[in-house]
Amino acid sequence: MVTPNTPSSYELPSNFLWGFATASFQIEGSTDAGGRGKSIWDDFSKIPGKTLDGRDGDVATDSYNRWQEDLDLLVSYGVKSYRFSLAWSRIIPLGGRDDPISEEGIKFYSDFIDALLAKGITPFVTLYHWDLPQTLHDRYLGWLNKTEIVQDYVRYARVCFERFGDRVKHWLTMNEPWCISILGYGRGVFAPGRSSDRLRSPEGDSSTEPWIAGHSVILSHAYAVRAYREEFKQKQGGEIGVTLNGDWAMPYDDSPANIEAAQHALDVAIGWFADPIYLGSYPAYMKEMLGDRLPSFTEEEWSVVKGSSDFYGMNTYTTNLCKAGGEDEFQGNVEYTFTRPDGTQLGTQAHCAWLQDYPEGFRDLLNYLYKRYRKPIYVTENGFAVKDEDKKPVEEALHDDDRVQYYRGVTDSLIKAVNEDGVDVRAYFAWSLLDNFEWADGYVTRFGVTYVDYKTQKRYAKDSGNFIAKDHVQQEEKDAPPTPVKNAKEVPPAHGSKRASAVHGKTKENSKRSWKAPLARITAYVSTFLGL
Ligand code: PNW
Repeated sequence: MVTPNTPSSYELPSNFLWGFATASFQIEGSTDAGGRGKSIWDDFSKIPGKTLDGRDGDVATDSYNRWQEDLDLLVSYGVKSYRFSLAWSRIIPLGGRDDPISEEGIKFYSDFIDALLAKGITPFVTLYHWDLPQTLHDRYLGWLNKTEIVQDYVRYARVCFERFGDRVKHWLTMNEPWCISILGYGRGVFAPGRSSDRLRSPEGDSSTEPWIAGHSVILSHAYAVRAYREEFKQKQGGEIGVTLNGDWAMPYDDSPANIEAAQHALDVAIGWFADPIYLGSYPAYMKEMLGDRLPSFTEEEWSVVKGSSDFYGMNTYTTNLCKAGGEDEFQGNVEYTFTRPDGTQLGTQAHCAWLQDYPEGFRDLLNYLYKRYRKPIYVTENGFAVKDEDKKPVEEALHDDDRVQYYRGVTDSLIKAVNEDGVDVRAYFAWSLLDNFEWADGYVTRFGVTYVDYKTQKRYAKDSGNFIAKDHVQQEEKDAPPTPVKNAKEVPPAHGSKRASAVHGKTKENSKRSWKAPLARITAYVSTFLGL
């Protein structure tokens, strides 16, 4: 590890992009407006028991109607980029390659893209963030039918490149193939909800379907990338890649079995998709674990899959301590825990059981991915849901100290990974711009840096939104007072600006001196002092 010898080495590249991320079904609502066809989440979220609070996506954050307000919010935070997704069934309501295009759907996104660009915000567009057109599921079971879905997806992608590619230069084909496959076709907790568990689903086979779905997702991604590169890239000059989820896997202790288990966890969570796409082969462990249940690619398919991503799109949230054992193939037959051998917890617990705050793992993951796949990394999602935030009155929820702490930790880790470890990281998108429809959790789990009051649809900046804006996004803006963002509703008076400045720890002097994260700053100064 290289120790920097000047504080200035802690800077990020001048074209580094800070931004926020969302996804269509989680924010848009208006599920039957503008000729939109149904997605698999429309009806699924209405089935009793599928979401924690029994609520669906019909309204969400009403962003289909309030997109201008959301845009103003982005402007207020000062971000230069925004990651959002397109709803396939707004663009092609029935989804298929011979089905009509909805000009109303195209116009909705086209206007939004124009408005972003007019404000100097670079769009990062996800083509697929889990809202498969319902018709494609009804016609041929969606991702389970490779021949059909690849053709339909590629046609959809082509329509998007044709209509938006003159203005969109950063494309993400798929959001989190592991979640699409495992949560939708294995555990059955996400739409379409298929599983071997007959209490959960009347249909499905968790031992085969997730691996088949994953195979179709990889191929659909790869053929869409080929179409982009062959037909659009030269003229439009953009880039395209995939976004994978994956949390850092840390051995529970230093026993060889647990060290191996941590690698197995990474092989299944990440390597299943990343190895074929970046390296052109499956991890040996995937083949060993699944045998002939792992669908194979033909020579011609491998040639399309290998090298089919211009960058590594990284979504990550936590770190798991890994112990050998267990029978959960979806975790690589590895047990996950947050409890260390000495009984202590790895980090602060989030509202969802699967998330604890451990920023060191974020840095380790960046290093692992860069070393293994050698691609520039865009952090396309990262965030935290404060425990019981939903139960708090709004004025209390805005002081989301655990989320501020989380973002402080990961952004310090990011800066160190770039400066001390030489990892090529080019963007960071916090999840999420807004509290929104958190899939099977409904609306009780809040990931936003902006609070949404679902009764009024009013938005309020949380301390975390201000933290990212002031400490990172607007790093060059000197002497900016730590007030809430302009567009968000006034913070209810209670402990408003007093707490905000306490969280930021800003004084006129240090906001001028440097935008750098405090820990990085201290380390850099100490290094300089010691002449390292
Ligand atoms: C991601 N897990 O999903 C998605 O891309 C977002 O749409 C979502 O809102 C966000 O993370 C927060 O959950 C995940 O169970 C869903 O480990 C579940 C898991 C991970 C990511």
